[in-house]
Amino acid sequence: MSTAAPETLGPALLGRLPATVQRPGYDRALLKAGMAHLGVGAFHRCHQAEYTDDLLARTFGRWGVVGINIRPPALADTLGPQDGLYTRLIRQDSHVEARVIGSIVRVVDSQATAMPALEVLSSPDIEFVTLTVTEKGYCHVPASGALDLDHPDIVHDLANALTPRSVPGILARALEQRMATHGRPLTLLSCDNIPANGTILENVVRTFAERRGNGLAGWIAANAAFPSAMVDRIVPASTQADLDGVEQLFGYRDGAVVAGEPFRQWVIEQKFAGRTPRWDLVGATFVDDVTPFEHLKMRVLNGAQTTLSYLGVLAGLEHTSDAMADPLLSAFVRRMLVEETLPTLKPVPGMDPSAYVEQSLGRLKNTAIRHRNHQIATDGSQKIVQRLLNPIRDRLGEAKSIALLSVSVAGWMAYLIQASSRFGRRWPVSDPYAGKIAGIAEASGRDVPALAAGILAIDAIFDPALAANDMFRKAVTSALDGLLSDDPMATVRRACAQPADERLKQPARSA
Ligand code: CS2
Repeated sequence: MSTAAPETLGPALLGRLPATVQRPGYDRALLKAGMAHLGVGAFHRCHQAEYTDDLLARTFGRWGVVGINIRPPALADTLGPQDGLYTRLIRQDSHVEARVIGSIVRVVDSQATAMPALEVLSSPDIEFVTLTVTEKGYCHVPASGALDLDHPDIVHDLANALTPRSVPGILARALEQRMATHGRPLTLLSCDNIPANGTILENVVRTFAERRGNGLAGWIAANAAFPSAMVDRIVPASTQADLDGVEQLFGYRDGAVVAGEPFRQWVIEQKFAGRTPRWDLVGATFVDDVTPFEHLKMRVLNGAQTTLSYLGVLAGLEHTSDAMADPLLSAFVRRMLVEETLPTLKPVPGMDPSAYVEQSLGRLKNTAIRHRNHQIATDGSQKIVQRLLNPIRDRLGEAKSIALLSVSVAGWMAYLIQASSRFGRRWPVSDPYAGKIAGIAEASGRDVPALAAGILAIDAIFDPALAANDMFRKAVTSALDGLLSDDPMATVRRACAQPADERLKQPARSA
């Protein structure tokens, strides 16, 4: 019996998909590209591209997406051969729902040089750009939000503005080309989890523009907009099992499958430079101020993920859902959020923060979402400011306990320290500050106060006032001591067992 190889997803297969797979609700052949997206990873495919697909099905318009990657992976290996089509799975425990998304009309690889990206971004047809380039893509100093002038790509781009490598350098150059040719406005919408993401993007691009000294900064101020946004959906990196699953369940091959949870949210600051895709018609919310939403999401959902990732790895657990299934870790993270994080949140229009905590914890239990703790632990130096340190600073400002949040910060330190050779390279890590922290571990050895002091002195992460706070230093140092011991979970157990009112007395004691 001969078994033909399954067909690969592409336009020719759209009309013949199994009935259980939803397909684009519009004629894709008529779709024109009106916006670009920088950083086509799993998150974009499962979030903004899905909203756009919804929008095109509701009100067909000019908003096809050109997907651009300036870093690996090469889109020519995944979405390219499929004409931008891919299967988006939504998974909740044993339930799976499949849909082919059609909003990405073209993909462009620009890893070797920025020229292909610049050609798209400077085109008069492109009126809107969205970005998911990860926290470190902005090349900013996490503690201050300013452009990192020591970053090698920034050093390069400031000297070679016409051949940029970094996201800020590429965007500044594209805007310069727009100014010099057609002069049409552009909205640039950051969809990464950094605080005030639009403001940070604007700052880093403006720093470049000002150095050009050719009127670019003024042109950008008048013709570009950088709204901030809060984006949310848990979408782990796709695995071979996701690809194989589509083949087994639906009978076709798809090299760009993406799998996420049912929940999704997108809150966008309404500050646009020209025509705007009406994502508000399909579930997104346009608001005047994103700040309360972004604080809620980054401190609660992301704060919980980060905490579970570090403590989860230290406990030998693989995924977020494994950490949530651990009674100690789930109790710890709930107490941390309820007792320490929640009181730092400002009222959020239309949302109840306590209910949001419970909903977030529920989402993290989803066993079908195989979100690896090591994936979330990646680039922690770029994440802990907004997820942990900002709430800590707010708590300290009100002389409130930070005992539980400090265990999470110490978890991040312990994770990087144990990846150093001095501590047996327990796992491979990826973080721009991994080398620096390994150096501190080499120099300090098992001297935990020296280790903690060395890391707290990294002022790109810890602003000096916070690093000097006695209560914070003591809490982090003591938690780090425990987490580096043979029984790291004893520290978590102790922190959890201490009654809240005793923790609340802590500031008074150390004052
Ligand atoms: C995660 C986020 O890897 C990470 O840092 O915390 O990607 C998270 O899953 C999303 O922000 C959820 O919206």
